[in-house]
Amino acid sequence: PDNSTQADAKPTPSDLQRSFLRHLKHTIVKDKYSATPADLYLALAYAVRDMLAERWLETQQAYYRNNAKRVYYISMEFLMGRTLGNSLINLGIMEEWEGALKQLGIDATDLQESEWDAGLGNGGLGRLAACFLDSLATMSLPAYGYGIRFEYGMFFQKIVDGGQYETPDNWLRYGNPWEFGRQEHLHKIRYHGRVTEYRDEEGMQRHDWVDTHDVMAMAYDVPVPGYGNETVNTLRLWSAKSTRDFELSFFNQGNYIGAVESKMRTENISKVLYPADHMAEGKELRLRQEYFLSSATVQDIFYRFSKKHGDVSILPTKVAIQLNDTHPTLAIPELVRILLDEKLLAWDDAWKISVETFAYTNHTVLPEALETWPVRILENILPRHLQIIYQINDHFLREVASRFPDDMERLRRMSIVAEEGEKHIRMAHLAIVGSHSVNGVSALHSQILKDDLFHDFYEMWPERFNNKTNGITQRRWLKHANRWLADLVSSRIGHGWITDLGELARLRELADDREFQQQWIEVKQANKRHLADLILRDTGVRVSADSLFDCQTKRIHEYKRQLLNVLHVITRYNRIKATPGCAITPRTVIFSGKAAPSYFMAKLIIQLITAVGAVVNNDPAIHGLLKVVFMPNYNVSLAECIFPAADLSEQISTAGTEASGTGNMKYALNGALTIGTLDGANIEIMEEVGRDNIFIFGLTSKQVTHLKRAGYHPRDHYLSDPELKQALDMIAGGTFSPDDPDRFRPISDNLLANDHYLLLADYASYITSQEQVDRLYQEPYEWARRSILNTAGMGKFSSDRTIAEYAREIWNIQPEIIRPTR
Ligand code: DL6
Repeated sequence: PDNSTQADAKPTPSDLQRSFLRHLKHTIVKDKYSATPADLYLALAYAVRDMLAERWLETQQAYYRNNAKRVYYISMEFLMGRTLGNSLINLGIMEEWEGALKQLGIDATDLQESEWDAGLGNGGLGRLAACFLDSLATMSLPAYGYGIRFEYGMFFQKIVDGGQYETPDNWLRYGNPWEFGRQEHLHKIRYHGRVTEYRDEEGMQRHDWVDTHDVMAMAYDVPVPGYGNETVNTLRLWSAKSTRDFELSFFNQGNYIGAVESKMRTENISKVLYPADHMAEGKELRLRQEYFLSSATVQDIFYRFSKKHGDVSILPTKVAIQLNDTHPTLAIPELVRILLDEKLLAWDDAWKISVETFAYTNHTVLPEALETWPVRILENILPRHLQIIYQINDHFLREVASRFPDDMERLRRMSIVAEEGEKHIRMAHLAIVGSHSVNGVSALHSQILKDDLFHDFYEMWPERFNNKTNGITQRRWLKHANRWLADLVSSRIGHGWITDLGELARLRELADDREFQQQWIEVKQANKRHLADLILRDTGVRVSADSLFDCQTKRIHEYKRQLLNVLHVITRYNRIKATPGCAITPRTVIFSGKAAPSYFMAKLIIQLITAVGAVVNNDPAIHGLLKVVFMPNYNVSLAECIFPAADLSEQISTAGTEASGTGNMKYALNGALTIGTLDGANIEIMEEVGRDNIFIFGLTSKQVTHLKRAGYHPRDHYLSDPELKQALDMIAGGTFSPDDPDRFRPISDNLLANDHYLLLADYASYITSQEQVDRLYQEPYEWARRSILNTAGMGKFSSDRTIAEYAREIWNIQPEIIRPTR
């Protein structure tokens, strides 16, 4: 990158101190005697924000002036984490600020830890959106993120009596210095009402949507700075406000309390993030949220477009809209509605514009996660959109019928309207029909979409289907999260990797260098000691940084198979007990992740993990050779502490179920070796780091399909493998729940009777693979060599690469380089 402009403009320590102290005094109104750490953080945040202002204004002006084609990334989730550290890094002034604050006797790291995570997301999908924003800005691409400003983000997880306990994430309680409320950017969002028909001057039938209940969407803008450039893009988050008209009608009836109640009800729309990933909720409030985001965003895009253009037919040359999963799919009928009912276009013209504008990314193949909405609910809440969806379906099914005559079964399968039982709208079908591009998020996943989930659509429009393997931003996940490793890497290969991750390949030459290996080991040890301190603080368990840190951190879900990991832990425990004094590699098995509050089995899995930990960690016969911990409240900031400290990354989903994974990339980037199945992006990680530098086990996705088709009998594995039998019997028999021996029986019963995710089929090969891990860990330099080769192989997995592919192959947008004005 061209950092020279930034270097030229770098402020002096006294400039920084002045700005910081001015904000402490005039914005926060505190002095050194009364300021709390939170006040100091805010003063610093305001000072850093000032440095973004000019760049932000200039970026937006340049986009307008140059009439750039923009991309709009619409997502129900943006899992941003903390902003301060990231802004300091991207502005290239981390060290300057640390120095300036040190002179004032303030530790900058402590201040950063005062910041509350912005947790507006569940997991992978939301964090991917956040990484994409960083890459878009760093690559100078004219882009906007659009989402909802949930008042309560992802719940806070506590572990009480070994189980998950949820408390609300009131993240805005102390204010948010990174957002700017824009009272003037309001859009009316309509619900309910009825549709009237009329004929226009040309005799065309037209529709009016009237007598609606309205809510206002108000914009809050968040700056998104690029690294090493002058770009500051915008993340615009919508907040629901009641309309004045609506309240007045109540007031006129003398119903004061009714007016206030109605205000509260309408503002509920942006109150809380739904905490279930991989599970379509089907709740009316969720549908209202999805439409709220879709409508406000499409109106906003249209408003921006209309400031420059009168001819709507050129919309796709100026606007690309990416749908992050089906959650914002109502944006498609919303755009069509505006074009038909407000711009009075003919159907064919409106439809063509819409399809050329939208693109859809699928993030999961799990059937329970695929959204469908009952027609009955849509009819009540969005009657005009339902009509439009029916019209889209009508045109679409005619097209299918002409391509595949006399194939009623195909029409039934492909229809946007599912007719079995209560009628439902299939949102994925709507998204595919209404987009010019459909992509999966890893090579395997995109192949599964073509071969299986969306096969009919692939046969119809093969050119629409493509793959965009996910990526992660190295600015947050290496430079920021693992400073020591970042510095070590830069000391050997320079800083180029920060914006060109392919540069890491140069580490391959150093993989055999003993001195470098030694330094690599020391960095890992230091990170492990730091994590060990956190583990002690948060769980009360003392772990040794000399043990192998074996980490599985992600949402708790049966398909991700935390239970398989637990089966290994129990097997290991039994082996140590059976062979006192054995020379087994000491391990600390670290779990972290949230369960959806209504997901019984996931919550029971958390209980089992903590229960196994309680037995293993306190058994003197184990001599500390095995520790099991569950770190509460997994979020971006905790992840930033765990990835750098991991030796082993557990990526063990049943092949064919994990769309991509991005944690797998973050671990490998930080030098962890992966133990994993041939699933999602693991396959591509293996291709990049080399088969010898990763522990692969288990069935392939094809084998999984065949096994299921042929008939799978988990009990056979139980009966033929004594160690597996012993582990399952312990779970079933109350070894880990002596106070309630049947507590974990649902787990073992489920595995023996059904085992939908084939844990027992993969158990033996997983255990063998773990034995290989143990052996390799006994050779620290060989382990370090492979660890270096993992980091070196991560070039492909930068979100910069992913975004470059989206920009070139789907959006057709160009960088807009912002020149410094200072
Ligand atoms: O694409 C981001 C991320 C993938 O890396 C994960 O493999 C996938 O599980 C996740 N999907 C979701 C599903 N949510 N919905 N719908 O979070 O997406």
